[in-house]
Amino acid sequence: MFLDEKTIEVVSGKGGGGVCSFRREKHVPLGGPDGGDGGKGGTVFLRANEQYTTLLDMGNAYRYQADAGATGESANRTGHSGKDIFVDVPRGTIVRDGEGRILTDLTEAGVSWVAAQGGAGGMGNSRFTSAQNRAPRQHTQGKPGEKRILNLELKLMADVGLVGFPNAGKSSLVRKISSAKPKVADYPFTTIEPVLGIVQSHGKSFVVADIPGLIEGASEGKGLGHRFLKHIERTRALLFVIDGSDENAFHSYELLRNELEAFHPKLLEKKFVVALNKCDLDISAAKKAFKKHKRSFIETCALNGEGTGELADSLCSIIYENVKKEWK
Ligand SMILES: Nc1nc2c(ncn2[C@@H]2O[C@H](COP(=O)(O)OP(=O)(O)OP(=O)(O)O)[C@@H](O)[C@H]2O)c(=O)[nH]1
Ligand SMILES: [Mg+2]
Repeated sequence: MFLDEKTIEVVSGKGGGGVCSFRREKHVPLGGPDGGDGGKGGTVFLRANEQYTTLLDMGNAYRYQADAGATGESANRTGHSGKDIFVDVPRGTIVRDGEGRILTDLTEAGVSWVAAQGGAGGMGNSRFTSAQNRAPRQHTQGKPGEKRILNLELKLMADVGLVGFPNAGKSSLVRKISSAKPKVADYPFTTIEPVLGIVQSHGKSFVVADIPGLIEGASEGKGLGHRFLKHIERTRALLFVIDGSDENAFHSYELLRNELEAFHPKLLEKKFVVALNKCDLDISAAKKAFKKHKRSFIETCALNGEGTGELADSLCSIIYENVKKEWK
């Protein structure tokens, strides 16, 4: 199953109480106040972990609770702090509160975010000593911890998103160029959930996402693909997979671009490659139309592998030359 949403509860630790205590020593009849502060409660952090690829990697836990801080002690000893906990989430996790407001977006590996702040420890009575009051009995309680329900959502962190109409051969191409083995069949909507695959080219690697076929009106919610359009918002580049044996191939390509634009105009600003697939069949009409519109393309055949090496190289170079340098 492709899990991309999950709800968790985070609870930070309460601060330990400050104490009231007076120094007792032989030969010192009136020892001063020496009540220590309470320890700080543990904080719950969410941390982006590059090793995680889906929210499933987090396991089944729902509640993440940090320990309370310990009560202060005499001799001005501060209580122990509650241990902080780090909840690892996949890179790219978006965190929302119960009302759907975005709280943070954990895009960078290793970055942590305070999900529930541990309560501050209370003050011991020695803190209240003043010229007027040399023997204060006053001390304060620790502050309570926080409790929050968080909705996590992971947008695929694929480098390349495949877009195409059903049956264009997207999954077949993914099988050829990557390690993934999505199902292929000669009926539309074979792919119903996105599948990620790792492509290796000249010692570099990148991730492609095979997404369900789009249809006209997808941006308004028609078909299956619309549910997954949001996943390609974050990809670094797009691969348009066009069935070259379709004589209206260029029109299909324009329809796809219109759907993307209607969903989010920024999608069209991404770098892209066009694969005219099924080049084992007659694709001359499609080639002519693409040439006429000065649109470059790569001819591929997902069945015999023709052109798929060139396709992988071309995707790799746009990812690495144009995009990955932004991350440095
Ligand atoms: N002749 C030929 N057939 C192909 C080629 N690539 C894919 N096919 C066939 O086209 C059909 C659809 O292939 P898929 O890879 O499932 O297509 P898809 O775009 O993933 O389809 P959806 O998941 O339904 O959107 C299958 O019968 C494939 O065998 C190709 O290069 N040449
Ligand atoms: Mg498919």
